[in-house]
Amino acid sequence: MIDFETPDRTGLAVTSFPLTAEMSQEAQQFLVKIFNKERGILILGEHAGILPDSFWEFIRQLQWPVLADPLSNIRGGAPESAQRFIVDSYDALLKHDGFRKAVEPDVIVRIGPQPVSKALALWLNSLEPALYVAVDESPMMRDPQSAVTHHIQAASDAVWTLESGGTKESHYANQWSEANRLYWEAVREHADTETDEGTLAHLLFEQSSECDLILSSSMPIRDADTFYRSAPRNVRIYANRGANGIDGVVSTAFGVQAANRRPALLLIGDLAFLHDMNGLIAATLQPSDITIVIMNNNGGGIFSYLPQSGEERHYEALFGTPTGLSFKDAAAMYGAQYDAVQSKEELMAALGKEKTAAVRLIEVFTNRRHNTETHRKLWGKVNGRLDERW
Ligand SMILES: Cc1ncc(C[n+]2csc(CCOP(=O)(O)OP(=O)(O)O)c2C)c(N)n1
Repeated sequence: MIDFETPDRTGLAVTSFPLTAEMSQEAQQFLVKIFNKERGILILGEHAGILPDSFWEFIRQLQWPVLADPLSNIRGGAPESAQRFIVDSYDALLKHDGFRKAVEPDVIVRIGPQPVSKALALWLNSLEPALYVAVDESPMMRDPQSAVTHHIQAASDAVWTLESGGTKESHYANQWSEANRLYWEAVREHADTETDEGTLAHLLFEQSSECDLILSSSMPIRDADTFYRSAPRNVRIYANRGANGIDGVVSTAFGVQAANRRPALLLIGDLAFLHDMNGLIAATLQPSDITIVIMNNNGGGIFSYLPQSGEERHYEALFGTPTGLSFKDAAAMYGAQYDAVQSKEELMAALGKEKTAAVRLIEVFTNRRHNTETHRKLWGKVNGRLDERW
């Protein structure tokens, strides 16, 4: 619908120069020594750019498990030869006591900021590691757990050119990849039989390709952590982390589209959508080709996972905050194509329809309590699988 090939002269063209300061010799030698260790994990936090080919060569040599945050943007592009090192299920795996103990590492290297996973954060904190190195181009020490022992301020690309260790015994990495395999088996089974926000998001992620995916705060980013499987699909993922605000997310999606000039897909909850609904006006101001999937669970679904959800008397007024709104009329107001769906089949049918407007809005009606119960069923299933080995 939109010609993204022709340069848009009205857009802001920014030429950026990457951080060029070389990593010091001392830091390089320090890292090379660490990369020789066998029981190491590499954690990749948010990284908006496209990783160079040298990254994959580095991973193949390193032979460590690579715990990839959905915002690391490597879940969408691992070549076959490096796929077995990518762990995209650690949030679930690290909820299992036996597995957590079995895979305690000798060394941790994190590139970029701390990933979204709470289970990972708790584990890193409990390990009290002797060697936890954060390589981050930010001059700030982004370390909410105060668990980092070394901070190297450098651009991540400075790491991929380092020597990453000779042949290693791959038993440690194999444990992670075996658990990762069991996890995705459980998810596949679960997604075949259940219908909730998580499984619907999984379906959406599985069929996404050649687009930018913008994730709202709250459950969308967490559902991506749980259900976005590493596979080649040329999807770049964005989210506003910062203070985890649910504000400005619709506008962010249009901003990403203006910068990248290719189709965009936004996954967002009903409250976050309501918060920035007027961001839709951007569609009249710039070329747009955007699909917005709203998970409408009538309020803040994330709070159902917290202990206060058992506090029946005040919970809905203080946390659930239902609005009772549906966004059909909002779609009409902004000239958006609209579909309301409740099932996997309906979601697939809506996504498969021809796109006839700059903005397509798919409103998925779900139930908060059912979402939480179904999520917990998956953890039970995954734990059952892991119990057999760990
Ligand atoms: C600007 C802002 N206000 C309030 C919050 C607190 N908050 C965090 S999650 C959330 C609920 C979000 O609901 P929704 O967008 O529908 O997503 P869901 O939780 O259902 O996935 C709220 C209000 C916030 N993070 N940012």
